[in-house]
Amino acid sequence: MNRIIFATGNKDKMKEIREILGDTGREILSMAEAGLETDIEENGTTFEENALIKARAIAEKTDDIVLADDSGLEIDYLGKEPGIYSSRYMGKDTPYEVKNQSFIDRLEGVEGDERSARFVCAIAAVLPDKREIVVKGTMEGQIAHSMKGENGFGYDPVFYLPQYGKTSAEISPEEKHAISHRGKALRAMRDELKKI
Ligand code: ITT
Repeated sequence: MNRIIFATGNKDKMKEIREILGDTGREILSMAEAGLETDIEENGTTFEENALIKARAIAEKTDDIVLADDSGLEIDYLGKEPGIYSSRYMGKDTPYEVKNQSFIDRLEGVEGDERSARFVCAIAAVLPDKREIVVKGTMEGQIAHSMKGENGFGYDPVFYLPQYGKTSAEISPEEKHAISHRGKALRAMRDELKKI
């Protein structure tokens, strides 16, 4: 059975991917673990394009199944910013407390439904025969009025889920995976991979 190599350098994503895809029966390696690390320029204009760019770059170097995740946060009031620029927003090395606070500040005086936002995740696969598959998942929520929670990563402390009355950093990893953009996309991809 082919191994899965995940074309990501993001350790937090990799942790979630392992938790969600744990039961596929296939070995899952990050590109670093597979010794296939490269610098990939994400110059696409959509999550789907960027996921494919990452998966293709690694698939050139291996005949294993290659998956890639491109994800981010869309804030409606800010014209869907930061979107595909989510990891580069305010500079890649800026702490997430600073990035998250900037959203709270930029939405000052904005209330209720006008604070709507969503996480988006596109997962691309390049198969050993070089066939390509792309799936997408979203999680709807709002920008919180303050940062809360220690779970998750990145923008989770500022992403409020009205149905829980909590941010996605306050719910457990299992609860997050059951409703998250990445959980939905990975389960859709798992269904596709069962067919090969
Ligand atoms: P790779 O390209 O190596 O996979 P990256 O971190 O650069 O890593 P992206 O370009 O897809 O990945 O950027 C996604 C960013 O969106 C990520 O760094 C977080 O800031 C944010 N993000 C995505 N999913 C998230 C989640 O579940 N919780 C919190 N923030 C998330």
